[in-house]
Amino acid sequence: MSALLQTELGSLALLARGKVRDIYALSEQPESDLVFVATDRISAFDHVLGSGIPDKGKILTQLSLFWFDFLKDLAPNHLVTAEVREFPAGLQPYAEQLEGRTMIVRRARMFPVECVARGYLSGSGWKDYRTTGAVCGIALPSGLRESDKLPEPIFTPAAKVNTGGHDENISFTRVVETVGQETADRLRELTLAIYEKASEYAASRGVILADTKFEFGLIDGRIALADEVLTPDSSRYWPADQYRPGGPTPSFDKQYVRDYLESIGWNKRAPAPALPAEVVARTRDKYLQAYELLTRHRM
Ligand code: Q0Q
Repeated sequence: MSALLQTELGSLALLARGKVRDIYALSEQPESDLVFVATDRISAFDHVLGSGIPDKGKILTQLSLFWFDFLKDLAPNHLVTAEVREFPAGLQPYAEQLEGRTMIVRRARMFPVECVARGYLSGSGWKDYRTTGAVCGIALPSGLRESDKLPEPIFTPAAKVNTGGHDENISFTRVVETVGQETADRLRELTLAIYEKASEYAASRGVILADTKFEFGLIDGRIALADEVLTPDSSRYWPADQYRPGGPTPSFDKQYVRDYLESIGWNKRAPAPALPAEVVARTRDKYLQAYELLTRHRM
């Protein structure tokens, strides 16, 4: 089983390459749709690892598609199609490379804000709380432990620092200064409403959605969900039956990878190591398990 680590779409112009996803412009027209491809690359501790996870991009794309449909009454989104046979003729020579892991999406005017909803205290939220008692300027009750459930979900936006590093948590005031009051209010409202609906559903499937990050953009003057949504790459998913607050909670999908990297004493500096076949296989199974648990479909 091989992993797709690098996409190659001939003459299409690469618009953006993230740690895991590549975006191409369908044509030189300034408003043309985009080709949004999820590779099998996996990142951990902010580094793209030396091994891919076969089918990871397909599994996470299918999960995004599930959530776009689940949320369609709450928020419009940028999806045009994920059916390769509906892709323009110019993409058909790449059908095998693209199958199952690619969305044609509307080009949006992206807001430069990472819209994060947190229902639990983890990651940078825990770090900020530990040093200031607040996250993004939102004061929280004292005495909370890592992984504790918050009294209510909070909107904790972040600004992109650069493509490589961590995003920087920012206050709601900063968001208002960036996109204006009305849009900032709407981004917060949408982010929390989507998180509430998704986390309630995930809980019914025995999965805690601890936090998640959305990206929104303007399409035809309307705020639309863009990027990927509610995947294990953009969210923290925890198995509810293993939830024990008071310390870091094992991630549903990346724990084997993290444990392995810790076990070899990797210094968390490039180049990131490759993964043993056993860790790759078990990680692939975890992605499949998350997909099947949440969607009730088999891949
Ligand atoms: C767009 N990104 C994110 C990204 C690197 C994703 C540009 N519909 C859109 C989208 C989307 N999605 C974007 N731009 C215009 N219209 C999203 C940050 C970056 C790889 C994948 N960058």
